[in-house]
Parts: sequence; C-alpha cells; structure tokens
Amino acid sequence: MRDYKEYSVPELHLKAVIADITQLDCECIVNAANKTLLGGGGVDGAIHRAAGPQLVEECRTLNGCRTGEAKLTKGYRLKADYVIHTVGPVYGTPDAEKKLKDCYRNSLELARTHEIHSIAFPMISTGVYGYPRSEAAPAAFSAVRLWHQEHREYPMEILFCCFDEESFELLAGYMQQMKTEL
Ligand code: AR6
Repeated sequence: MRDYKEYSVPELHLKAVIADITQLDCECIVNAANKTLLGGGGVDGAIHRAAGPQLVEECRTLNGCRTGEAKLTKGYRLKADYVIHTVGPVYGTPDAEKKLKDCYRNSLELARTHEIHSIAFPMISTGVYGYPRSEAAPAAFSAVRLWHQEHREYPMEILFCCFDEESFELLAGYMQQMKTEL
C-alpha cells in the first residue's frame, strides 16, 4: 500500500489508498465484474486468480448480474471473507452515471444486509469500460456519501482502493472538502 488518506465522522470511516485490492485485509472487497460473473481481465481477473477456482464455481450459480446490481460470494483464498460482484456501465451508454452510482449503493446495501462493516471498492468502470477517472471519482464519492446520509446509524469502514495516482488524488480531495464542510 503506497499512499493513504482517511477521514472519519461518527459511524463512517472513509479511506483512500493506492493498493492491489486482492491484498487487502477487510471483510469484503468489491469486484468490477461483467454481466456473466464468470471472470475477465483487470481487477476481475486479479480477484479470481487470487481467490482460486472455487470463486468461479460459486459465481456460476448466480445466473449473472445486471449493470448496477450486486451479488455476494465468499472470498475463498482471499484475506477478505466476501466478494461483492457488481457490474459497472460502459462509459457513454444510457444512464451510465446513475448505473455507476447504483453499483456503489447496491454493494453497500448488500454489505449491510450481511452485517458487513468494512468494504473496499476499486474504481469501477475506469478500466476496460472506459469511464474517465475525473467523472467516476465524483460519482463514487457522492454515491457513498448519500448512502451514509441514509444510514448514519450503521458503522461502516469504506475504502476507495485506487490503482493510480489520479483517482487517489481526486478522492483524497473530496474527502478533504467534506472535512471542511462539516
Ligand atoms: N486492485 C485494484 N484496482 C485494480 C486492480 C487491482 N488489482 N487491477 C485493476 N484495477 P477494470 P471496468 C483498477 O478494467 O472498467 C473486466 O474484464 C483499474 O486500474 O478492472 O469496470 C471485467 O470482466 C481501474 O481503475 O474494470 C469486465 O469485462 C479499475 O480497477 C470489465 O473488465 C477498473 O478497471 C469491467 O471493466
């Protein structure tokens, strides 16, 4: 883990890091998957390689996933107990921003349903699916913030697991801004 910024308000612990999500020691990591849920490149490929073949076996039982939705599996060989698989929108497709925000909201809701209190997100849709980081980062941040406003009673640690400096700087900036607003 190369860099690290964090911000806490009661019941919400937000962090931004630059790291390989497969190495994180938190209850749950989120996978930026595709609709088949049967693996792919990017972070999806890395998570499947690290989790081992049992992950795809469980994924086969899930009947895929629609864009913006989220499904939960165990983490198998990962340090994380669970993986939440969500499917981001391809940049430029209809309602992409709403669907990207849905990925964060639905993943957080699924985590809450399973009484998960720490979750790490990769920067969904910013690789193969072509979303500019400058647009994905504010969408991710505002979706997380809105979810927290609706669930202030629920203790949650949310990690933005960036793989590049630009995403990290953007998210760290939003966290700094949030600090000065409160
Ligand atoms: N840890 C954290 N972030 C990572 C890692 C990692 N190990 N590897 C890549 N990233 P992408 P998408 C970052 O392409 O755009 C797959 O083939 C990467 O730098 O993984 O949602 C799926 O099967 C980028 O910022 O996901 C789908 O077909 C971010 O993760 C499709 O790609 C997302 O990049 C999904 O595309």
